[in-house]
Amino acid sequence: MTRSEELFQRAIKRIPGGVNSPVRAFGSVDEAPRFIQGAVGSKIFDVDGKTYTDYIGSWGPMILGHNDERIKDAVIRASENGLSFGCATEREVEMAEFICEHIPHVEMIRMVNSGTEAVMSAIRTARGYTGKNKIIKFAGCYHGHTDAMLVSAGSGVMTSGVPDSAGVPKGCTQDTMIAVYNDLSSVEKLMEESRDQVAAVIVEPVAANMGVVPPKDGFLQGLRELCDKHKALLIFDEVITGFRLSFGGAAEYFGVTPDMVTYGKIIGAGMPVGAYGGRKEIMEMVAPSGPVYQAGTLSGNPIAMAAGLAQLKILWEDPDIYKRLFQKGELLFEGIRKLFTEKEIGYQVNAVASLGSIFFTETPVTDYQSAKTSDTKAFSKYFEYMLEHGVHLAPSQFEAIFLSDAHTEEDIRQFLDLIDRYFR
Ligand code: KE4
Repeated sequence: MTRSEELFQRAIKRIPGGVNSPVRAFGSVDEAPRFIQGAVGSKIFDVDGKTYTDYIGSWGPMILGHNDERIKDAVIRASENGLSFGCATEREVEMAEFICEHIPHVEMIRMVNSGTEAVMSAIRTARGYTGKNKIIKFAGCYHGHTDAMLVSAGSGVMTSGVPDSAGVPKGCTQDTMIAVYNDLSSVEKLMEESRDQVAAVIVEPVAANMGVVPPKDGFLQGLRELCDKHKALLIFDEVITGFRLSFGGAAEYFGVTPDMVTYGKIIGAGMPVGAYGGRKEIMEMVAPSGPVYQAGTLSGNPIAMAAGLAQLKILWEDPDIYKRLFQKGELLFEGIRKLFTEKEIGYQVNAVASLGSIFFTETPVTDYQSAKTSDTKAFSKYFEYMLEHGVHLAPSQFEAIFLSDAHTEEDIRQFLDLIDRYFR
């Protein structure tokens, strides 16, 4: 028995499913989860001494690669003064100023501790600001596990094959309406049916929780126009895309301005940080400046702020990082497409910059329904092969490949070589 298997057996006794987040349980692939000892750059090391090239990157935060010395130094230095005070600190001001000064559509921002909290708070603020209750989300998009969002959700919910969650009373989801990703008419229909009672449309500007599904040309701009027409707020859930597609995230990358944005992952550099922000007039609704209540003991935690701010400053000061990430994405995803064409394999490769997925289906994947045509058993076999050969992917067809600045050309050649051999 490997150490990972032994640890998993112990974990299962004390932690539901043996993990602190369902998708880590490898539930949809025929493998025991690898327990990770450490990581550096593009490599992770498991407790049995095996090394893998990592394409999870902690689900997005590790855009610079694992264990970056600059981030580690910032955390160690900040921790010398204590871990948490429950009082205001200078670093929170610096973090808020840095984001607001570099992201035009974020005039004010509030720190929280996860993407889920950011989404939950943004929705409450949108409802408080508009005085309306209805929320439109898209089937297959995942916005964290707040009750109102656990309807036709992606990520671990979709992986489990159960589209919703037990324990969520109807009352929590009766105001959540489900539209079809990339289908503006499905949004317009819901807006008209609800007679403009829609507080907000929340969207992953690049869906990455049903696998990666890019917005069709005009989709995001169309949402912008529909929200303006029906006096609803447009919320970009940029927990994955924020500071990844560009420093200004998907909003900058596609040139569409949301009313509010949610962040997570990269802004914490691996520490628990989420945030929500937007126009001043909206954000001033949030307590204690306004009537929308939201709070958190560890929100704006000084150590987490030190890590996040260090990472954002590196990303801002070296814009070539985004060029390199884009090139790596091109090299990997175009490389896979080329191999599939040569081998007459009809599987789909969806990608935007450093984010992508292989879908085990011959159907073009543009939304939840088409994503669900994927052969998850075939994905599982491919996942196991890659793991055996030293490549650690997200253990689900409905997650993404995350590239980092630490991935090398050699790493990408390794990936392509394995694809070439596996799909012989
Ligand atoms: P967290 O609460 O997990 O920090 O963020 C929730 C969330 C919100 N919005 C988007 C677009 C997200 O992708 C996420 C979380 N992403 C998943 C990965 N697909 C987290 C991994 C996990 O659940 O363990």
